[in-house]
Amino acid sequence: MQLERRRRHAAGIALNTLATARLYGLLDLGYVAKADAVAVAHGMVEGGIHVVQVRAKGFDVDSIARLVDSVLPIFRSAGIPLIVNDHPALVRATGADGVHIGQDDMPVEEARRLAGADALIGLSTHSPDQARAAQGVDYIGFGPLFSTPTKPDYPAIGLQDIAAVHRDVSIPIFCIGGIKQGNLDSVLSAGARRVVVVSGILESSDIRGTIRDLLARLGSEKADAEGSTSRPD
Ligand code: TZP
Ligand code: MG
Repeated sequence: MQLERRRRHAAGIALNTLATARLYGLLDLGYVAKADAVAVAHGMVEGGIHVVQVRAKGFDVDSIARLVDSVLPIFRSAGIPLIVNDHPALVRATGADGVHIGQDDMPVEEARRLAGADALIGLSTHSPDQARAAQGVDYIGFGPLFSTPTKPDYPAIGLQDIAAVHRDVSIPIFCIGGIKQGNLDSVLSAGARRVVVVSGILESSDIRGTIRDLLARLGSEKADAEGSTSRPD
């Protein structure tokens, strides 16, 4: 199955799999000036982010393609899958690893056709019903858990459905929306295993340190398999 396969590129770099990924970050031009994108990408790699998405709301497709071109080699050389928000055709055009779409963007089949059979496809979900209905995608986002200026028009859905959605949905679930160092433990206690953190990383004065702290508290597949986690009590 695609998720379990260790994806490998022509350059021979094995990519992190979604199955083991715990921390998904965004290079979001709502928070990062275009001129700083490469430096931020290096910081995310040095921090150890597992998956990254390029999100550039309001930018034209050509400038998003140039942005992806400029950061893809940085993530690729570290084995970090790069997902493009909203534009499945950019997967083929840039060589990115996948696309993330929302409920209202386009049918999943169309995203798959445009992005290619091998592309990773992620879908935003905002309720347990949407999460359970997700078909043909490689992972879902679930949220926003908390209200967030990154997605201002969406109401917070809270923590109460996280555990049930994890019981019912077998593909990776990345909880999202307002997650920060200060509330991560409440999200994990509610049953989350994987998170997306956007402003909590990009607004930090120490991107590397923030990512490392989040990772330490998220634990790892290996620690879980050994029956221990690195989360503090
Ligand atoms: N989808 C649901 S919430 C969200 C998106 C893109 C924004 C998450 O950003 P932040 O800054 O981590 O709240
Ligand atoms: Mg979208």
